[in-house]
Amino acid sequence: MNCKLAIRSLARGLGLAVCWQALCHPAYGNEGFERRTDVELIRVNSIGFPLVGEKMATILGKCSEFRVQNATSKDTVFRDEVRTHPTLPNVNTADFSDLSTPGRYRIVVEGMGTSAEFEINDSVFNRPFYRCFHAMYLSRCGATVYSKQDGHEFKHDACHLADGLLAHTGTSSDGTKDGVGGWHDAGDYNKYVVNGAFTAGMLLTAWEHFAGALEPLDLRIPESDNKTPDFLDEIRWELEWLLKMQRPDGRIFHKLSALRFGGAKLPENDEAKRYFSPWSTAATADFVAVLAHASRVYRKYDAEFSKRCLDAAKLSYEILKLHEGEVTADLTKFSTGAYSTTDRDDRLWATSQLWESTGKTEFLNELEERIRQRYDLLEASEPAIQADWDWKQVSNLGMFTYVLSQRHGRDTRLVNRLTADVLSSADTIVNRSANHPYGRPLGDRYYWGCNGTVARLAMNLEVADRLSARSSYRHTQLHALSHLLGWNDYGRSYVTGVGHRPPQLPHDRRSMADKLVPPWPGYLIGGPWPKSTDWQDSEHDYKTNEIAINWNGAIVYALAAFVKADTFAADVKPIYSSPN
Ligand code: 9MR
Ligand code: 9MR
Ligand code: ZN
Repeated sequence: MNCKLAIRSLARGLGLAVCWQALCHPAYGNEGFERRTDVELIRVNSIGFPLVGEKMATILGKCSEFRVQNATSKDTVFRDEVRTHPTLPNVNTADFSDLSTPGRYRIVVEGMGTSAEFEINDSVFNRPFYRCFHAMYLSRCGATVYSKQDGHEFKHDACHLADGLLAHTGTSSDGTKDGVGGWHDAGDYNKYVVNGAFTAGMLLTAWEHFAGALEPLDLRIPESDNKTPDFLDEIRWELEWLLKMQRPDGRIFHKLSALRFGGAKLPENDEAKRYFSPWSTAATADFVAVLAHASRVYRKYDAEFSKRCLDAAKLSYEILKLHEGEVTADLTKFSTGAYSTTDRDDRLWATSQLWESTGKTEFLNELEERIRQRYDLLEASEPAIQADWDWKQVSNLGMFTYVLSQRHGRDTRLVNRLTADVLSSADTIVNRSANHPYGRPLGDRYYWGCNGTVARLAMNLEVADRLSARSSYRHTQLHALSHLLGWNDYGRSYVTGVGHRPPQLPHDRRSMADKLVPPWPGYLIGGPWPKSTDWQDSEHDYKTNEIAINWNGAIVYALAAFVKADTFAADVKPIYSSPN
């Protein structure tokens, strides 16, 4: 048995032990917790905290006091009483926000033990940002990828060079068409426009919000030596593929995929035939949105590419106008991801980007009409700005662009109404986090991919902060990251290769098929559901332990908010060494 198999069977054994333990030791209080070996009792963000800001940990069990200890000297640098949760028995908060001296620390609770190590330092998120961003590069399809991190070489050969066949597009076309490139969607190697465009859209938004910090970074990708910032080169990898998903008439194929999910092979060994699917208006609108968005972001670096993006967006927009009603893709030939979604929000997003990039009144009128329509259609229970959103609900991306726009001509009443709604969505998020034992900005909602949403809410908070700055918005952005990096029901990091006891067995075909023990680094796993304690670090559990670009794009956004460019090169140097 090779080493990786040994580790895997050990992990499987532990999984069994965990179930056994959970059966033997059920609840620890009414709504308390189970004593399980896969969890830590002192739960804290295992990466750390910037100097200024809220810093909290959660301690399970009976205790009254905690200390923070310097991890090397073991000196106690901070001490306080815990705050016992008003309703959850044995759940205590340790608040050490006042500790703002840079250093590496642990939390100590007498009779209970110590927490994972963490750091207090303004640049703590540089390395996690690098790894999560680099994971986007490692998701490239159609190219060799290579990254040496912590002494391990994560690599595969150029894959899926035959993409793809036209036999299942629902037209009489046959033969093949170039569909090489883009990012693999997730633990599977297929490529879906809805999710790919959504991910690129979040990353372009990250660029617009944090370009000052992102522009100078050397992110060690093959294009690092050209004049375009690396962050944009990586997004362009996906955009170039999206451009290939456009039919000459502007319709956008919904996906390019095998007919069924394949086994755990490296991508270059995956020889299943891959097909373009029929088109859909949702995919077409998402395409318009992201290519129109790209046209303004790349203008400064590559005017020719910028024009290509805008022309492509306009062509597809014309087709959308010809099809006001929803056209869905017939995917019955495929059993891979469907990403089926209604297109109303996608059209709103598309129009917002066309307007912001061109300033044309016709787009502004249409956009405002769509926003008003959204208000008309809303039920009282669903706010105009969503405080829980993913690839299926993309209107926020359009709303945020509209409300932050510097362009003239907007309807002031509509802007004011939306501003109020952005702030109230952010306040909802702040309150959910404040009332949650692990600061979770999504409160108690758990579903497939919810970790991605936890990260994505950083965008709602960022936009709110730009409209009306409040320190609680920034604190809650940090809580989102803290939650994903260890301040959660497991006391473990949900990002491979990052932080304390991260996932070792993600549902990721590369990690399953290569010969390395550690999984491919920098990937946020989907997260527990239906309950907060329903995560399993098992490669078979694609419902909670898969990886996906829309979750990674979200955490890249959340981390980008805290990138410190001045120390970046020095911070990441010890963890990477690439040949380029
Ligand atoms: O590997 C697939 C994963 O990427 C998807 O998210 C998931 C749900 O659609 O499906 C996985 O594939 C499984 C398939 O649906 C059923 N047979 C087992 C496959 C996992 O090995
Ligand atoms: O992220 C998707 C999630 O919202 C859906 O509930 C789930 C089931 O349809 O599918 C998820 O997306 C998967 C996609 O269909 C196939 N590739 C893997 C994606 C992540 O699991
Ligand atoms: Zn591939």
